[in-house]
Amino acid sequence: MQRKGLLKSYVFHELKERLKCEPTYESGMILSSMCTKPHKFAVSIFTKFIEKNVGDATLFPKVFEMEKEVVKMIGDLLSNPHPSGHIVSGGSEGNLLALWVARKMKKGKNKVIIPKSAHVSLRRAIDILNLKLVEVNLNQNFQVNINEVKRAIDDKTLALVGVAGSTDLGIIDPIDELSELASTHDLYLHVDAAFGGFVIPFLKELGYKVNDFDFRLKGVDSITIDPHKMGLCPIPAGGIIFRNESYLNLIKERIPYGAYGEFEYATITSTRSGAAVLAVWALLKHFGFEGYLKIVRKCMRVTEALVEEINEIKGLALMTPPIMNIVGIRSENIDLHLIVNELAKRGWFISYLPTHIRLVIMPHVKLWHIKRFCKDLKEIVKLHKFD
Ligand code: 0PR
Repeated sequence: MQRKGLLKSYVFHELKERLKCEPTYESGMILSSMCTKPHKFAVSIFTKFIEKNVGDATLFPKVFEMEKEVVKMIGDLLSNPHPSGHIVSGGSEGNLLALWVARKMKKGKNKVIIPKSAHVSLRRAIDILNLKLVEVNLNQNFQVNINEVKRAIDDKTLALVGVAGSTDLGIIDPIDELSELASTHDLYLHVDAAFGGFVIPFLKELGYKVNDFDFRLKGVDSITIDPHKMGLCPIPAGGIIFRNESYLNLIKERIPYGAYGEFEYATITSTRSGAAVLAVWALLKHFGFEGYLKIVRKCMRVTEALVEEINEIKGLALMTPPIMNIVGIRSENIDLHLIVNELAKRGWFISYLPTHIRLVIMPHVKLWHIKRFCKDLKEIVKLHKFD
């Protein structure tokens, strides 16, 4: 750190200069991210209440209370009349909390069975908690292979994990079957719907055929669902919802030095952004179910337009028809790495995975962006005689 401070205008100028090469969601060129430009209203609430710390219920009891209302609203979306949970730093923390609770519930057991499609944060949570990872292959629909799950269950198994909206392809595992297995074998079942949580309930309403994934299924114990992904809230806003309060009680800690006595917390971090909680509260109220329904409808229209275009490009194919607004593109005779590089030269940001390229059609991606993208993609395929 330099000894003397600099003028704000100088610092700000340097900041702007340094960051100007980075893309914005607004440009429509980011197709690689599960985050998006947060909604203006949520941002205004976030900045207005920036100093709030929901981690201290003695100082900010109203924010604490409003977090409970947020949990109730999200619980409602997930068919849970008695939810408990928190707004946390992200899906990774949500997944960690869920497995921590699971470990406390099923003492003496250590095996956690997850699909190969699970987000990396689950493997990390298993490592942090010193549990034993069992990864299960996928079936031809890229869902967890239930027969393999069955074979992997033994008397050391403590939890199953299902994904509802996989990171790579937006696939929903057969959570109903996992739920049955969890109930039969007395296992904890966690569902990672960090992305899909703010999509699937609306897809259902729009008439898409999607699997059940929520607390309607009796075996489901907890669900990760992130407002800072398809919930359009500012980062950091992950969400973890448990079936009822008894789960959180297992990881609650009493802090004796609050402003006028004790308070409790059950998250990894003790200081937490109250602004994030209030932004989620405000946006859920402002949008309501119908607001999110509109967003998901638009994202699906753009996704379907993209699918049509991809189907027309010789040499490229879909990994699978998209379940939600995540599209995987593969090719047998074209080096996708080259395509990604060419697209990058034209300013597009897309994800390159070992088997396919991934496009996430977030709300900042409009139809005209996709038209432009596909025009570039076609040109690249043609130009390089991939055709
Ligand atoms: N669970 C699932 C299914 C996820 O896809 C992710 C994040 C998480 C949990 C973890 O959530 P947090 O990142 O909030 O802790 N998946 C995104 C991805 O891998 C993370 C991301 C987001 C990466 C935006 C890049 C980016 O620009 O795509």
